[in-house]
This record gives sequence, C-alpha cells and structure tokens, in this order.
Amino acid sequence: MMHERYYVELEKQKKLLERKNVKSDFYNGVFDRYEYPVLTRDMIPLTWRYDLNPETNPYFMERLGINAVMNSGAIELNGKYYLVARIEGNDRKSFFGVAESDNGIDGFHFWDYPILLDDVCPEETNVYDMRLTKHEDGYIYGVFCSESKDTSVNDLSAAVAAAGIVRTKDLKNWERLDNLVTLNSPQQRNVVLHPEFVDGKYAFYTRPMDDFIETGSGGGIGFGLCDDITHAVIDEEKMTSLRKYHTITEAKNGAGATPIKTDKGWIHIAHGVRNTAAGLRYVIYAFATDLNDPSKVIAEPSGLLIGPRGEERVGDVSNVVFTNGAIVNENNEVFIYYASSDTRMHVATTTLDRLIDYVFNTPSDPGRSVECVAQRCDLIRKNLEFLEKNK
Ligand code: BGC
Ligand code: BMA
Repeated sequence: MMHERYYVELEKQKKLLERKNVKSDFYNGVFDRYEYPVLTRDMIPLTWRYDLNPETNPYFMERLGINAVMNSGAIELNGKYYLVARIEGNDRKSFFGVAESDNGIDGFHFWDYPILLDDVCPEETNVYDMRLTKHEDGYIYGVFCSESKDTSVNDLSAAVAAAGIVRTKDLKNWERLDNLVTLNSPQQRNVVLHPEFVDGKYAFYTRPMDDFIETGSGGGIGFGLCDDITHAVIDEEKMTSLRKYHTITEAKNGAGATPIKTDKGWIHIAHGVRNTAAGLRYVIYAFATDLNDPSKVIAEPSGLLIGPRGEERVGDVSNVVFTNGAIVNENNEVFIYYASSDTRMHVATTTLDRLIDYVFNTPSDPGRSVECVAQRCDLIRKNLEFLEKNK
C-alpha cells in the first residue's frame, strides 16, 4: 500500500506541471517575460526524492532532496524543446537531467532518470552549466564545468574548474570525451563550442582565468581552435568580448547560449558580472561577432539585456540571472532560457528580427556618465521634435 501522502504530493505536482504559462505585463519591446518559472525543484519527479515503499519509508520522507534547478542548456530536436538542467541536490552536488516540452514555455517534464555521466575523472567533485551545441559534424555536444578540489594548496575550499565535454545524438546516450586543455589558462568555466568548423577546426569560446573565482588577468571571453575534439587542446586563445571598467562586465563575463547564426552575424547571449557591496551581480547581455571571423565583435549594444527583476532577485545566490541556453525555432521565435539567483529556470521570448534589431541598433556604451547623458539627451531631443511634428 502506498503512503496516502504520496497521492497528495503527486496531485500537487501534476497541477504544477500542467499549469499554463502566460506572458507577464513586463514590456520593453525587446523580449517578453513570463509569469511562472519553467522549471523549479518542485517539478523534480517524486521518484528522485522519496522512497515510495512504506516499509522502508513509513513517514514518507524525502530521502534525497533537491535544492535547486537552474542553469540549463537548451536544444530543439524534432519539434520538441529540451532543457538539460543543472539540478542541485541537498548535498550541493549538481548533475544534469533532461526536461522536455512541446512549446518551450510550459509543460516541461523530466525524463525518468537524470544523466549518469561516465566516471572518467576520479578527482571530479561537481559538474554544472552544460551548453548544448548541434555541431555541423553531426553530433550534439555538451560542454560543462567539471570542478575538482585543488590539492596543490593548503586550503579546504580551493578548487579547479575545467571544461568537460560529452557528445550524443539523442540526449540519451552520452559519450564522455577528454576535458578541454587550454595551455595558457589554468582554469576554465563557461566554455561553449561553436556550431561550425572555423578554418576546418573545432572552435570554442573560453573564459581564461587565473583563479577559481577571480578572472585576474583574464580579459573576457576568449576564443580558440583545436584539431581533435576527442582530445581537445587549445594552444592559443584570442579575446572576443572584453571586460570593461565600470560596465556590467567589470568583474567577469562569460559566454552563455551557443551563438545564433543570422544574416548579419553571430549573436551571442552571455553574462556579465560586477561587484557590489552585496556581492556579485550577474546580468545577461548580448553582442554579435563576424560571420567569417566568429571571434571578432561587430556589435555591442550598451548595458544589460536581462537583469534580475522582482522575485528573480532572491534565491540561493541572490541578484543573479544566468543563461546557458537559447532556442530558435522554425518560425524564428527565440526562447532565451535563464536561471534566477541559482534557484529556478525562466524563459524570455522574442523573435530573431527583434533580437537582430536590438543587437545592431541599440547604441553602444560611450563609457562615461557625461557622454551617456549626451547620448540620452540626443534621443530626447529627437523625440520631442518628433512629438511636436506629429501633434
Ligand atoms: C558553484 C558554481 C559557481 C562557482 C563560482 C561553484 O562551486 O557550484 O555555481 O558559479 O562555484 O562561484
Ligand atoms: C558562476 C556560474 C553559475 C552561477 C553563478 C552565480 O560562476 O558558473 O554556475 O549561476 O556563478 O552563482
């Protein structure tokens, strides 16, 4: 006999999974926000958390609780929307699980089992933030952060971040390849595989950093090529989108969603970080790189694209929005998946035309208050003249 509480919890979850998502009244013309998150910890199957057998679990207790569902890679396959979510157990260890939806904005439900990666790195303690790339070689690649304890120093919390690589054709069978080696950067997080070969090689966006948290001399988002994806080694990283003083990327930045190909260039949706008295603040920004040289920045709209708002601002790591996945469907609708405060997943939607307009026609940041005010006064003057003419 099942514990009676099982049915109560199952019903609660069913309602949550069937809840229709609706656009919120947020407006900026660039993208729409939604009323509800697309994934939360309450959507994790009960079978992942409870022991359903009353003989071994008479109180119907969660035996392996889930703390958060966040930073998800995203991909569309055969008309369905898939997220490979970062799921964090109560034990602080993250792992990946596939959630599927028919429309990309609601109805996401997890498959029966999370992804069990090949255990190839005995020192690896934690994995998170997978980016999914449909590569022109025919595979779907997942690039994620593989974190290990740093045993070279006498500090319990010292860690080393590297980029792990897996590949699949169906999101079910995953082949683990060697971790990426970047000869000039001791640490890597936020690595993204470019979907096309560049000069006949695999191309990665990297994020060179000296230290586990601080990027140190790392100037921003890097770019490097490698010959063999099964033993990926990058010997030279050049810089693309740079960190800049007194901007949203001052403390660090990193690639997010796999770049989106458009007629005008590759569109990147990334994250920027600045330091504040209340800790690091993460926002999402966009830029474009050249179609022929995907490392060369050709458009840099000013400031943030998505910042944490309302309830998004509060969570395990407050004041954070983070993206590592976006989908463009066959109608050129764009779904930007982002997590808030390392706690839950949301979607923002727009269209490819709007995203292109935003990236290429938003003025860039002149860099100083006085010039920013002049830029705004110019807009106001034109608007007042326009209003006058159209009275
Ligand atoms: C956490 C990540 C975080 C990173 C840097 C890791 O241990 O799991 O969520 O981004 O540290 O703070
Ligand atoms: C990081 C990321 C994310 C996380 C963010 C805020 O450096 O890699 O995992 O969302 O910090 O904690």
